[in-house]
Amino acid sequence: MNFSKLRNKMMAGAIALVFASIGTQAWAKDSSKPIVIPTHNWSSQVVMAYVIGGIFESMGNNVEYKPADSQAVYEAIRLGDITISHEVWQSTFGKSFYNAMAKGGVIDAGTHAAPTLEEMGVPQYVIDDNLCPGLPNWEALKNCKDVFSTADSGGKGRWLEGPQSWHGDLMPVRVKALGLEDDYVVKFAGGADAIWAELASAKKEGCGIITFNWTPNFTDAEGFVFIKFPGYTDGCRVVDGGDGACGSPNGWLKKAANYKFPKTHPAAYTAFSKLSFTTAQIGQMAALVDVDKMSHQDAAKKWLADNKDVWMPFTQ
Ligand code: TMO
Repeated sequence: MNFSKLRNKMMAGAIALVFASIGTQAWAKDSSKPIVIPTHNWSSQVVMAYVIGGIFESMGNNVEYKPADSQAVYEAIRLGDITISHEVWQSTFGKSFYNAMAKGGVIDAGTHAAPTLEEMGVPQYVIDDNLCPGLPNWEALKNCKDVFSTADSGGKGRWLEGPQSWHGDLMPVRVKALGLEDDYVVKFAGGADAIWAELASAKKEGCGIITFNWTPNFTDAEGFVFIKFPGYTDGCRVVDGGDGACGSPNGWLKKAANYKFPKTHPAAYTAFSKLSFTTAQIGQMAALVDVDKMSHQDAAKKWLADNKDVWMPFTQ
């Protein structure tokens, strides 16, 4: 073979390679490896895990569900042990999410339509019946510790916080920073169900109660009033260098993914990045379990069957 023939052959090979790679780019199929979706310990998150898993399966993908700690999950995503997180709540998980992102390996896959708030509050009747005049302004708490005291609160008012895995010591630190520590004590609920049980029994007896809660949630429908604390600013929390005398942010709800997900599962990733749920939709997912007492899997099946017009466009 003379030199110019060889060169022509090499050129043809190079051109073929270019076309081949354009071909794989345009027609890349999702890997058959399972997309690993985490489940945590509040209802909308678990239902949404199965909703998103159902959407991926409808596209021909394989999925796997893995129970995970809701803080450690971002490191697990970074390392590729878990593929996505579909409810990254700003107040509770923003810091862990951005810490993992800064180390490399986690990407921001967009934001849900629903705004969020994760805050201490009271059921609507506490306001309507004026059990603590001046609420929802936090300063009203100074005059009604007795209204919120319980058998286990040592004569102080009780703040029923969620499980410690969500927030760490944010609320005990806040009680102190606001100068409320002589009048209030923070107790951690064993799980979300303990919060709902305490809210139900307080309502039955018409008693005052302060609990951690969030929106979107099933409680949006009945009415839950979040206490108005001094406004959140970046850096106001003790873990961020502030004095801790601030409330939670009016926050976002994001989606996160391992950085390889767009390459290994381009179609599923595109659907996941388009996916966005509203306050009402997320509240419905929680209500199917916490009000209607369905299993998480059955709730997801029902939600998918009832809302094809919502989720199908994400896959197209
Ligand atoms: C993370 N959560 C919604 C329970 O605040």
